Amino acid sequence: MIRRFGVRRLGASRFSMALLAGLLMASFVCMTASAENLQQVMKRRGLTQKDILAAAKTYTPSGGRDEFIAFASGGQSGHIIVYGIPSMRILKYVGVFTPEPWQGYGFEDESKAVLDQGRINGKDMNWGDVHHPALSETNGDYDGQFLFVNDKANPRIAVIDLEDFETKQIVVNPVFQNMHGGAFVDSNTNYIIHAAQLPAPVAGEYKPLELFNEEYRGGVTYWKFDREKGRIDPSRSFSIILPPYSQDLSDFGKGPSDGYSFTNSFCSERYVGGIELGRPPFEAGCSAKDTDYLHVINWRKAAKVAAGRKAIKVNGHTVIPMKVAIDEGLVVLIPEPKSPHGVDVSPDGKYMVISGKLDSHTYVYSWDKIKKAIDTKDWAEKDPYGFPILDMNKVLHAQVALGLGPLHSQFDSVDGVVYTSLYVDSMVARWNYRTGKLLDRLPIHYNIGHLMTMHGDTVKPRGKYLVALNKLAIDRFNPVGPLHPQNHQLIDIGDKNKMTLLYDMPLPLGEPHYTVAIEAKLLKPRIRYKSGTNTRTGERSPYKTRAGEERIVRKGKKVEVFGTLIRSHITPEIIEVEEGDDVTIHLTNLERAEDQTHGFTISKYGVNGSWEPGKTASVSFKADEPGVFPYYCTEFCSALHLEMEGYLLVKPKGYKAKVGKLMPKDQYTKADYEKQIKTNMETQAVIDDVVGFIMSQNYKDFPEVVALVQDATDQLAKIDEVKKRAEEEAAKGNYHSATLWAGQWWQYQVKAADIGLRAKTYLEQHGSKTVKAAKK
Ligand code: CUK
Ligand code: CUA
Repeated sequence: MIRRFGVRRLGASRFSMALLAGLLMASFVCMTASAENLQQVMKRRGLTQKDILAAAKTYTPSGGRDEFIAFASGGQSGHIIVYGIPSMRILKYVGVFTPEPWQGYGFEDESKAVLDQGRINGKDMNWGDVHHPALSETNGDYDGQFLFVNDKANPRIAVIDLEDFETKQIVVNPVFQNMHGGAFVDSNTNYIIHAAQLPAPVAGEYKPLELFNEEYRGGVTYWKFDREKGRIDPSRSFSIILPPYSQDLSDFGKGPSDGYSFTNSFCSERYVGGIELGRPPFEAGCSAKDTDYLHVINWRKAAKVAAGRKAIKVNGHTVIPMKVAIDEGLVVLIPEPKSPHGVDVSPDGKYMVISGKLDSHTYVYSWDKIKKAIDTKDWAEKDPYGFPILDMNKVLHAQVALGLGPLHSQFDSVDGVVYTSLYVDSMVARWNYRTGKLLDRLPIHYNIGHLMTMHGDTVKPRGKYLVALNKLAIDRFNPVGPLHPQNHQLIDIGDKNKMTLLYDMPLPLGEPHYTVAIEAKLLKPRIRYKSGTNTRTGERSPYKTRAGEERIVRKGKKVEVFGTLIRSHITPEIIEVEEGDDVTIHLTNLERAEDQTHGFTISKYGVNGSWEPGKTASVSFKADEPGVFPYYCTEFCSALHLEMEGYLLVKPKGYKAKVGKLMPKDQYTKADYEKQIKTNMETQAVIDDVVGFIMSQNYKDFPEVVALVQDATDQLAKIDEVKKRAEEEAAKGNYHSATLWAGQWWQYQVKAADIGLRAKTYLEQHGSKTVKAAKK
C-alpha cells in the first residue's frame, strides 16, 4: 500500500526511482526490525521470563523518575555517588574530600575554601576514604535536608546540603588520628557521631608502643550540628576518651533508647603486633578473645558534662577524660560477638543487632534489659580502666546462626524483619530479630559488605528494595583490567516469602562502604540560585556582578575582573594584564533558565570552574607566564557556545605597545547591512509569534517558564542599544561597523527565540491552558 502510493506520487526519472526503491527497502527492513516481538528479543538475547520480570521492575522509560535516591560513599575517590532506585542510574558524583573539576570543586576560590577546611597539619588531603553517609533526621526519619559523611583515613566529617548537593563544610578531628564509626545521626540530628578506630596517643603526640595500655586511647566524638546554620558547630562539639579498644561502627538509639548511642569495638585484647619483630601479627592477637565490647554511651548526659567544668580542652576541643566518664557513669561495656562490624538499632529502638565477623551468630540485645542493668548498677565486672561491664547473658535477647561472616544489618517495613549481610558466605539473610527465626537466604556476587534497605536505619523503614553492596565483582561485568568495579545488586524484598535479585550495577569510583536511600519526593533541590550567590556559604557574594556592571579594576599589582556569563558571551571578552600581576576573575552566571550552566577555563593557566544559574564564583592566579591565553566556556550551552570565548593577554614586563590596526574596517557593504536587517525583521516575526503564544497561556503558573521568559526578556532588552548603534553607523555610511552591530542585534534575537521556544515547548508538554482545553 505504502509502496504503491509512494511510487505513483513521486514517479519521475530512473535515478529518483532507484533512490526511492533504496529508501523503501531500507524502511521495509526497518519495519521488520522494529516489529521484532518480545519472544524474538528474548530468544536473540537469551533472556528468561524471570529476566523480563526483573527488567520490568527496574526499567525506567525515558523521562521517567526513580522512587528512591541513593547516596553511596565513594570510597577512596573522596566523593559521594548519587543514583536512582530502582533504575540504578547514576545521577551525580558529589565532590566532598577530593577536587571535582566538572563542578569546579577545589578550583574556584569559594570551593577551595571548603576543601582547605580539611587541611591537616598544613597539608592538603586531596583524597578521602569515604565510608558512611548519613541523612539528616527529624523524629527518627529522613527529612531530605543534609547529608553527612566521614573520611576514615584523615579523620574528618563533611556536610553536604541537599538543597544543591554541594559540600559546604569539612571538619577535622582535633584529638584522634583515624576514625571509622561515623557518620551516624540521632533522631533529630543534634549530633553526628564519629568513633576513633586505631588507638593512638591523644592529640597526635608521640608515645612509644610500650606505653600502649597507658597512653594510647580510643574515643568517640559527638559533632554538634546547628540546624539553623546548616553547619557543624565545633565549639559545641565534644569527645569522650575511651580505652584503646579500636572503637568501630556506631548507631544512635531511637524511641526508648534515644539519648544513648552504641559503639562496637574490636581488638579489645589491646594487642600490639609487629611480625617483623618476632611478635605474632595483629590479626592473631586481635582475635584471641571470644568477645569484644559494645560501648553504651549516655550522650545526652555526656553533652551536659561536656558543657560543665569537668571537661577539659585539647587543641581547643572539648574532651571528657576517661576518669570523668567513669565517675559520671557515661559509659558501660557489654561483651559482644568477636570482631563485630555493625551495630544496628531496631526501628522501635528496643533491640540492638550485632554481628561478629568471626562468630557465626548474630546477637540481639534487649534495650529493656540493658537499661534495667544500668539503672540497678548490675555490673558483672570492671575493665582494667574502671568501666563497668554488664553480664552479656542478662541483656541478650537472642543469638541466631545466620551463616558465615555476618557483618551489617538493615530493617524491613515488616515488623521484626531484618536483613544481615554474610561476607564469607556471599549471601543476604532475611530473618526475624524478635523470634530469632531465619526466613530466607539469597546468594549475591560477591562478598557483601554493607547492605541497605529504603529508609532501613530509620524509625520507619519503607521495605521494597534492598541493595547489596558487594566488595568483589569478579566475573559479573565485561573485564576492564585487573582493577574491577564494585557491584551493587538490587534485590526485590517486596515479596514476603522470597527475595529476588533484579539487577547488577557496576560502581566504578572507589570502594563504596555504606549507602543510604531516601524517598525521592522528600528531596527538594533548587534549580537556580538567587543571582550573585556564593554557593558554598549560601550568602550573597560581594563580587556579584550585574549585566552592564562588568569592569576590570587594578590596584597596584592586583587585578580584579568583575565579569558575567550569559549565552553566549563572557564579559569582558578581552583581559589585559602584565606579567607578575595577581589576577582574580569574579564571574556571575546571569542565567535563570534550568540547566544553563557555563564553565570557564583559561588555557595553560590551570584555571577552571563551573557556574550554575545565579552563581558567583572567583578564580585566582598569578600571571607569571607572559603570552596570549585563550579562555572559553566549557559547557556546550548554546548554538554559539564555541564563540563563548575571549583572550587573556599577559604582557611581558616592560613591553611597549606598538599601535596597529585590529581588523579590516571595510569588509561589509551596504548590501550586507540590508541583508542582515531583513534577517532581523524575519527573526523578530518568529519571536513575536512565540511571545504571542506564551502570553496567551497561563504561563505564570509555571515557575520554569517564568524564569525562561525573564531570561528572554533580558536578551531582548539588550537589542535597543545595539540597534541604535547599527542605525547610527549606517546613517554615517559606516556599513562595515553597522553590519556587525546589526549582527549582534540578531545574536540577541536568536538567543531570545531559543529561550522562547523552550518555554513554548515546556508549556505544550506540561499542559498549559489551551493544551488542556484541546485535550478535553
Ligand atoms: S565498613 Cu566497609 S563494609 Cu567502613 Cu561500614 Cu563494613
Ligand atoms: Cu556557555 Cu558554552
